[in-house]
Amino acid sequence: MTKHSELKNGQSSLFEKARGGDRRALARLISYLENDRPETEDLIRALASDYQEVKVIGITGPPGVGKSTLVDGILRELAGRGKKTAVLCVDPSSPFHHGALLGDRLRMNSWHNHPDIFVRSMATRGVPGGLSPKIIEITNLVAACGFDFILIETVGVGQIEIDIFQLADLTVVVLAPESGDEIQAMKSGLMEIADIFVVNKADRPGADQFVKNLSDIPGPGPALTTRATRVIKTVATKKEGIDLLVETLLGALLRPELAERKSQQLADKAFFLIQQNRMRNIDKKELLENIKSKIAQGQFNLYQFVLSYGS
Ligand SMILES: Nc1nc2c(ncn2[C@@H]2O[C@H](COP(=O)(O)OP(=O)(O)OP(=O)(O)O)[C@@H](O)[C@H]2O)c(=O)[nH]1
Ligand SMILES: [Mg+2]
Repeated sequence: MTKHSELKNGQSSLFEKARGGDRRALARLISYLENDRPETEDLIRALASDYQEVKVIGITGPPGVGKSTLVDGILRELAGRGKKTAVLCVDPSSPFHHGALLGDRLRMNSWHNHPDIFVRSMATRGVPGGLSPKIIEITNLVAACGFDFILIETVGVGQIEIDIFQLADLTVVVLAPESGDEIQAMKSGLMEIADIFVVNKADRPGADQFVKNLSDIPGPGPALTTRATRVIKTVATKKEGIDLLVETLLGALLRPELAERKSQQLADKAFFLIQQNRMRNIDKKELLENIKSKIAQGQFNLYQFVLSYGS
């Protein structure tokens, strides 16, 4: 049976396998989504979209602050509590990726055969740290496959039309003492989206002062944490502070205030998906060719041209 018919006949067999815990089947379905294969549309539409019990945690922050090392520690904690966790992260083989390439690979390999853990690098559109344009669908698919948590690691915010805070129940912004240039961080939009700050690399100088400065910044919307746990100090390489971070995350995820964000997040997702649908058949190369031929015909009006694509 070809891959095509396998998917067609059974969003079926492959999806059932993925749901039953077959990680290779899940990985393959994610690839189909990333490659925008038309057969995946039925699968996605058939998915129930509200897996309220699956919690999505965004882990974001500047390059190299230790996000992956931290994710590794969180995975260990959650696995120790018998929880099933999937990690979606930016492809470490991307030429734009600044971090410890080998380190990422090693960490991922160490979880490769763990029954409760699934780690998947996502292709991006070549945007540094960007999320996959299919991130909404991929997250939904993974949520349908029996995980308790989905961790999404991204670099910064603002790279594609959908941002991590619109996808995640909770957003953790990871910084390091040397990213103490708050003004720069504020400009990057990271400050507004943080439910919880992590000051990682707290073994480096300046960590305490940085924690203090961050504690004074108000969070988005209703407070989900106490003042004492809004900023958490960690040394991810030594697994220090991870237990408090996980406790805090689990506590914050239970807060009723989180439900209030859901409608806005769904509206943001709907906007993004509608936009993608409308642009579906519009190809930039084709636009250029069409414009060239119109110009060759002697008359070109940009606004008339655009009208021919519908409004
Ligand atoms: N001193 C110190 N080094 C750390 C700590 N946590 C991570 N590192 C190191 O920082 C480097 C980058 O760690 P990563 O976990 O790959 O950082 P990242 O934020 O995922 O990087 P990108 O994905 O490239 O943005 C690695 O060499 C880690 O070993 C820490 O708490 N203290
Ligand atoms: Mg990383």
